[in-house]
Amino acid sequence: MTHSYFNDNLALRDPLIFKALADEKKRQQGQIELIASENSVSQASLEALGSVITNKTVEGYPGKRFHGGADFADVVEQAAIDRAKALFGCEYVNVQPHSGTQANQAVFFALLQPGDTVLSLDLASGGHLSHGAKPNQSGRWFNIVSYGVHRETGRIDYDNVEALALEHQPKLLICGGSSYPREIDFARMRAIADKVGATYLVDMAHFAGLVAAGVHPSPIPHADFVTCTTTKTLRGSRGGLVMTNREDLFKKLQPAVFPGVQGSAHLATIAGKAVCLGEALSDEFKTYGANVQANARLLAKVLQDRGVRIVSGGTDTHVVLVDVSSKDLTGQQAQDALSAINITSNKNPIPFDSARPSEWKGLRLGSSAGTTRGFGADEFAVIGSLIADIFEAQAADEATRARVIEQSRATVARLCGEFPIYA
Ligand code: DSN
Repeated sequence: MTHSYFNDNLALRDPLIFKALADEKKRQQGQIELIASENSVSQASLEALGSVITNKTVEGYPGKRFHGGADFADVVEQAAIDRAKALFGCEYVNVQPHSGTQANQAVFFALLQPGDTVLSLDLASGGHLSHGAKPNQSGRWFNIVSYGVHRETGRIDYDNVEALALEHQPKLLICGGSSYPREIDFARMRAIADKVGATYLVDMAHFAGLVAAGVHPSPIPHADFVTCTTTKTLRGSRGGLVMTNREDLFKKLQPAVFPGVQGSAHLATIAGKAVCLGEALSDEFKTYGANVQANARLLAKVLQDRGVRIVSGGTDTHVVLVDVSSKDLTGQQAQDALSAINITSNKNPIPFDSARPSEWKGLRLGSSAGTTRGFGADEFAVIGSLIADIFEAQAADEATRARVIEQSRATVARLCGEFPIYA
């Protein structure tokens, strides 16, 4: 091996990848990020993610590894476990899942046999692929029964959940997902699970940071298992966690994660998880969580005041689910319109939507990344106006639309300049 292997930087060794990463950094610096599952990790998290611990292979858990040389791996993983326990007030945590999907997959593997019945929120109502969507392994290998939301209120129809549970006797009841913007009645769901003897899983991937900050109710006292990602509102590296207060279930979970559905742990990511969980224990993070929530509420209100329909009439989290058909747009058209002014978002189904992504009527927005950047009420009010302006400009003549695009891009550039990231 030449000496340069350990010394050449990325620019020298791989200019193509160096340039793509530099361009991505510029993209993030120069646009407003409103994808609800994204955030900007700290410099400290980036250092952990790019550390030499990525070289280390470990299977098993701290103190019980299959490979030697795991002393420092144990320090890192134990810190992530201890911090997650302190942050969420739970007894047992597994920090190894490579993503939220793998966290859910491990819970399925711990509890279920192929063909078993699972009751979960349908995708258009805000559920997640790994809760039983047809193309996912969960949808192929298990008997999935879906519940939804009230058409008028956009909120979970708990009576329907209970009726479906009584009819289908699921082994697992799941709530949470990726675009449900309202608080969930965790106690009611617990009662439904108990009525039919189901195990109860809450996937708090999206709102985990709000729970950590103390501005959203915690599912930990109610659920048998709680899964989440460490990205999104938790503002950390990309990966999953599984938590429980039940020793019997934890004993099933540990072998389900490894060797059940995963092999060697990704230690650099786990180091990144430890860093973000440590950051989330701070008072600063409590303020951050409160601001995320306030900014999302404000964004929803500004849009509503401009005649844009917000699914469920508002939000309790960082997610604002917009029905862009109220402005005669599809989700794709709305996403493209925002992209033209350097605001990034994603098309999304809304309750009772078409199954075809090209026909989806929804656009999902989120306040987490903008709040990390330092945007407050003034900036989110401007962002709401920019969004409404560009939606309305889609129906205008070409010259008007071009003018709105030019002015909006200038405003976005100004906001990004005033609130720089990774400067
Ligand atoms: N579940 C996807 C989302 O919410 O965007 C990825 O995390």
